[in-house]
Amino acid sequence: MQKYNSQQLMDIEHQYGAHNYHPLEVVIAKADGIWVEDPEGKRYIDMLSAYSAVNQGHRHPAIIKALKDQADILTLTSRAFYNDRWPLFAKKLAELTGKEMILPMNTGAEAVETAIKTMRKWGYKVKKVAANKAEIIVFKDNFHGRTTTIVSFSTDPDGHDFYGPYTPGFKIVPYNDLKAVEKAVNKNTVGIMVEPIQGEAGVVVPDDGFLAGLGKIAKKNKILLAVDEIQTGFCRTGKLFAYQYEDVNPDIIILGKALGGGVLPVSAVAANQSVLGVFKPGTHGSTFGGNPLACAVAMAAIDVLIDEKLTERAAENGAYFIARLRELQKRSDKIKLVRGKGLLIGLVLKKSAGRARQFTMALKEKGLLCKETHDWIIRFAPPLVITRADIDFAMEKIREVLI
Ligand code: IF1
Repeated sequence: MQKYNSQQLMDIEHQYGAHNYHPLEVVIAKADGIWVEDPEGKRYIDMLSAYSAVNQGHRHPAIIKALKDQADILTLTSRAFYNDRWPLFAKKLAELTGKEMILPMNTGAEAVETAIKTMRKWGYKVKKVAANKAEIIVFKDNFHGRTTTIVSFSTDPDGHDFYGPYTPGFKIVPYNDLKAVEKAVNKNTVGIMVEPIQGEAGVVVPDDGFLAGLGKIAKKNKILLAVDEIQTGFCRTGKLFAYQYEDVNPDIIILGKALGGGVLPVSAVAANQSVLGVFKPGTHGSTFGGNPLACAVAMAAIDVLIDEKLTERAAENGAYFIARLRELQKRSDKIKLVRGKGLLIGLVLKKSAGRARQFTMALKEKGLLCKETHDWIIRFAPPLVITRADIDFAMEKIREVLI
């Protein structure tokens, strides 16, 4: 096969690929753990982890072994037949989440759609809401995916505009505002869907008690609480799931990204029988959801989280990273604040510092791949297998760029 250099590959992509992204100018051709490499052999630390889909590190040996072993046996059956992996994956994920049932899908957006359908159907069948009147409360600056229904309640013009007509049935209230939620509740409210930390909004951490407060409102008003843990789940924030920082037991947990171990799209909704039981044969599904290859990979991905104590490591190394960044903040006139939990970290720049993109480009030159969100926030979310020594190494580069 002909070898292409980075510039050639970017040129070909610009010619033939739709321009729905504006990537940092780096081509990744290889990866291992926290490291990625371009076609010229230059190495970088991955500080994005494919938006938290690579929590276990790139090509974790146990996950790749599960992928290869399963590929040699059975890959796809559809759900028209049983297969010998999905039952075991369902049991494992149910035990991990503490929920009775799992519904498997592929991408995060599909799991969010599944949660929306679950809440609506539960509303009609259990809560007895009048036909087509169900309402779901969601939050300003949310990010839950890109389907037409999900973008209907996006408040980001880029994600939302020109895709109408929009799906009705969503009430948008300010994040971190329990009073606004209480006011938005009415007899037709079937669900509240929330990110425990808003990722795309710029790693926005709500006040302590916000999720617990949502749980109380939900319980009092017979509403389902759905937490979108697609980005915050699977140890990223220093807990297995970010909602566990609070005294709350959500009715629905929406999972994706790292469930696929950085290998395949695997998503799921976890809930009890009283909720997920609303689905009867034929009422929802997916050709690929629950496929044996994905299930084998996801089981290995879960084992790695536990075996390698990624919850504890994200908590400890995240606290260390945040502390180091805050130290830097004291000595830099460019940093406004550093926020986040575990290894989901947002560094907010002062308006006077310039645009975040110029810093992510400078960091790239120094061997760190970070992604800006909005014009003024740099996100740091490395694979959770990162060590303190790696963070020290990264901090030197970050200091050179931000001091
Ligand atoms: C893109 C953001 C991150 C998510 C939450 C559902 C989904 C996502 C909380 C949908 C996906 C992604 C998708 C990616 C960019 C990215 C992202 F910046 F847009 F917000 F991670 F921060 N719920 N997040 O974060 O999952 O269907 O993509 O599997 O769309 O460009 P998906």
